[in-house]
Amino acid sequence: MNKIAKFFLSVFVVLCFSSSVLAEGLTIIDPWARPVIIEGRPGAAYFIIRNDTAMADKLVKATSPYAGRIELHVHKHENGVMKMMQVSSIPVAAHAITSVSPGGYHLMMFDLNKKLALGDELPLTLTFEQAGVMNISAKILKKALFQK
Ligand SMILES: [Cu+2]
Repeated sequence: MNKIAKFFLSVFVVLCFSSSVLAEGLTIIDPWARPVIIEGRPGAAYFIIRNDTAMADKLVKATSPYAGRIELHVHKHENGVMKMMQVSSIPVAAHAITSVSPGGYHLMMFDLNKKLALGDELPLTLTFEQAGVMNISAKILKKALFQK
């Protein structure tokens, strides 16, 4: 390979690498949350994370103007008992999806300052380690539209 071809190849490699560093191509699909009618009850929000990039990513933080605090949780079976645990992040592998859905990962919202009625929208700000901050809006539903 001559020097010029090598130069263009290295530029091409750098460009490809930097576009995956930017981690564009993370998509949040069908965000929804359960209704919360009784004051003081925590809420739960769900969605699917699709990662079309070549880099693993993870959700590290979630906030909402409607919630005092949002924790990342997972449900786990332990000795036949369903337990809920707080986790520091929700991972999504490269070119993969992670389902944040009932019985698994979920966002648990505490100190809600607003009732969440059917048809309402819940604004959420998600922070990913690679993709950065994403603003989404979760529909208040009894259950996911995409569930069978
Ligand atoms: Cu929980």
